[in-house]
Amino acid sequence: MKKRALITGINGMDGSHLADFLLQKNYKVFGLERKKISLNRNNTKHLEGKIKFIQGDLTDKASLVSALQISNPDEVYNLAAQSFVSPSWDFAEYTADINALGVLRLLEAIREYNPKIRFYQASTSEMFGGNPSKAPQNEYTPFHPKSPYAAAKLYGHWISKNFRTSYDMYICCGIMFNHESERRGHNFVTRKITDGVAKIYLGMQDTIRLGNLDNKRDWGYSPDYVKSMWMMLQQDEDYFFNNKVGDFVIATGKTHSVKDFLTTAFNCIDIDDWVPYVVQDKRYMRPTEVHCLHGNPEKAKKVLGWEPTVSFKEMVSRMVKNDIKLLSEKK
Ligand code: NAP
Ligand code: G4F
Repeated sequence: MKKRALITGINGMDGSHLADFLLQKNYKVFGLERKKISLNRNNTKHLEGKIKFIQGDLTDKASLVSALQISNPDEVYNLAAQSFVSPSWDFAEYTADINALGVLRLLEAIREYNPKIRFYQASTSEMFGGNPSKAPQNEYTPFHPKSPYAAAKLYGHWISKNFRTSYDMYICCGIMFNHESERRGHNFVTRKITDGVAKIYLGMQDTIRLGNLDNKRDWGYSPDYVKSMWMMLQQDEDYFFNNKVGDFVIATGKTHSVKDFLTTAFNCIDIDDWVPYVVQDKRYMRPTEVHCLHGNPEKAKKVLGWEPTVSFKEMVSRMVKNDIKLLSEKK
């Protein structure tokens, strides 16, 4: 019998890559999307007819119960979130409603519907807050959230752990470091740069306006990362409960600055000096900054056998090429 998976946040970057991956594994896939006047299925157009879309919202428990009834899943992957850190200061309550209470609503719905469902929670390296004396970060590094986004995610993380221990539920949290792909939203710095580089290459734009260029992130490739989500939920049940292997740092172990990203992206269009093309703009600075994230994925390697396969340079190159192709087609 085919395994059944429900993915929240299906139209996002990770949701769409995870659906691709699970279809290859012969799953029946259900994707939760928000009801909107105009749906944004840019990342999932190719999945229409292959997966079943269900309308629902993490702020509405009844819709989550209904999604579970329709999909009757073996596995739930909770990827839905207000995932952009910057607006979380202006929309702190909204962010908490989705990223913190939304997780609780979904967990309650699962516990009531079928507590045997295996659950994945999308936790984040932002929860660490990037203290340089605590790097590289692993599963034992203390949390120090520096944004309303990270604080809300930390609640989602802890309530997931709490349900695991309180109700013996199979729940895993992936403490994921930044990961990107050709499907990344345009607000995030990587896509903003690759889209800008492509526009400069095609003569459609002169400069890219950015915030803090010295910040460093441990950047990996989203299709590699969604594979680890699935691996977390495939552990032997006795092993899982006896060894308390619920939380995994997923990272490359290598860190790069925004400047490194710029250099690599501009090199793709044979420009060595990006300085004339970049303008620093205060609007993109944050009230508090996570200056450096650097992960240690040893546990995931040892327990799951997970390894990243796509290098930083290769990922940047794929993103730039894809943006040149998309924009050329539009032109
Ligand atoms: P993304 O592209 O922003 O996707 C998030 C999805 O969540 C969007 O499709 C959005 O739907 C949906 N969503 C937002 N609010 C919702 C609500 N109230 N109810 C139902 N759906 C809602 O994010 P991503 O990069 O794929 O990340 C996936 C998850 O991993 C997120 O939880 C993120 O916080 C976490 N994470 C990401 C990274 C990373 O580097 N990418 C690292 C660590 C953790 P709309 O399309 O309707 O807006
Ligand atoms: O691309 P970003 O917006 O990603 P950020 O804030 O690290 O968050 C992403 O990764 C988290 C995991 O660590 C996820 F939980 C979260 O959902 C999201 O996927 O910014 C990366 C860095 C930051 O230090 C930011 O200050 O780039 C810096 N930056 C500099 N100029 C900019 C810009 N970020 C954005 N978005 N836009 C700029 O113009």
